[in-house]
Amino acid sequence: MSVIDFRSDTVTTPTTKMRSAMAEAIVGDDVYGDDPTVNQLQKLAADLLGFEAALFVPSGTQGNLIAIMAHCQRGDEYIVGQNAHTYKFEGGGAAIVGSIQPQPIMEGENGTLPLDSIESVIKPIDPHFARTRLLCLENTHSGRVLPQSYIAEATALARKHGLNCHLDGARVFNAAVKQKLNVKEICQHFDSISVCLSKGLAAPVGSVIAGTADFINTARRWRKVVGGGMRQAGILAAAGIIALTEQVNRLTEDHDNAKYLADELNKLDAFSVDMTKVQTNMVFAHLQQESTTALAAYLKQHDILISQSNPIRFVTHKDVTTHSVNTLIKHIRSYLLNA
Ligand code: TLP
Repeated sequence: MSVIDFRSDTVTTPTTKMRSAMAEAIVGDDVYGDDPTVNQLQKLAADLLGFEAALFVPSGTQGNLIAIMAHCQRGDEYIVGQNAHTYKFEGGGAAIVGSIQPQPIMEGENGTLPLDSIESVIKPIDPHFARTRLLCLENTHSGRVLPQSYIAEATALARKHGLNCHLDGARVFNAAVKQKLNVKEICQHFDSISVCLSKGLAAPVGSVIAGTADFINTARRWRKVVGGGMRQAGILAAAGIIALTEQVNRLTEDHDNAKYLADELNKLDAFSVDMTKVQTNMVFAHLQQESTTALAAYLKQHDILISQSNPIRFVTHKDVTTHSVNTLIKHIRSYLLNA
């Protein structure tokens, strides 16, 4: 019996077509710029996202780090959400490697960074202060979509103060599909973006960053510095091409499954889910018990993996079907009966 894994969409396995494209990929040494499959992926990504150029990188974390380092210099700072991946979940990379100071601010109720908070932390040019250089947003953030009007306002405010704007678009295609928008309409507001191929899009490894040709040249240098220059990376890029061409539209199934899962959990007295926050492929469900450890252990015995946080984050993806959701609910019900 195969395991059903709700911990993240990073757990998706490559499709059969990806595996054969990987086996057949024409490769070269990408540090020399000689890998035709990597070049094809980069051209495809730049075109799809509406930027001049793109760069294939091993992970979303590295993509964000390189982008921040390409925008900022030592002693600069970037404004970022207190719960943003680029602040909270990347090991402090920008500070450690780039000597770039994060300026975190608390997200508002809907997950956006309040405009007055952004404005209040932009520092004047003064030797006492780090130089504020960059606004970093995240879309989707905890499964929530940033409203297009908000993105327009926040990036306009940043530009008014001479800041660049980077989007951690690890799941930007979820945001685009949800809003029935061409992804370019989201990207157009930013100077750069980082997009994960290895989450809902199911590639085994890799992200792309995109921006101007100059930005990507600088980013290529930083990619080398942090050890991300890969050689015959076309093997991985081949899967990335299929991720971008064949896996985007099906994200809507993940959104439907997340909504269904949230509705089913809300039918149980022990769970509560704020449905306004269920917008794409994530469900944050509060369990009215002291700990989620026993539930997670019980489900594991039935080959179902969940996160142990409370609220529990359930993530839907290609390898989770409506049937998987029903199986999860069935086992949660039997756990609650005996709890
Ligand atoms: N997120 C992972 C964990 O690291 C938390 C997950 O399971 O959601 N930006 C965002 C918004 C992300 O959610 C992630 C990964 C990344 C960047 C980093 O991507 P990778 O894992 O490729 O370094």
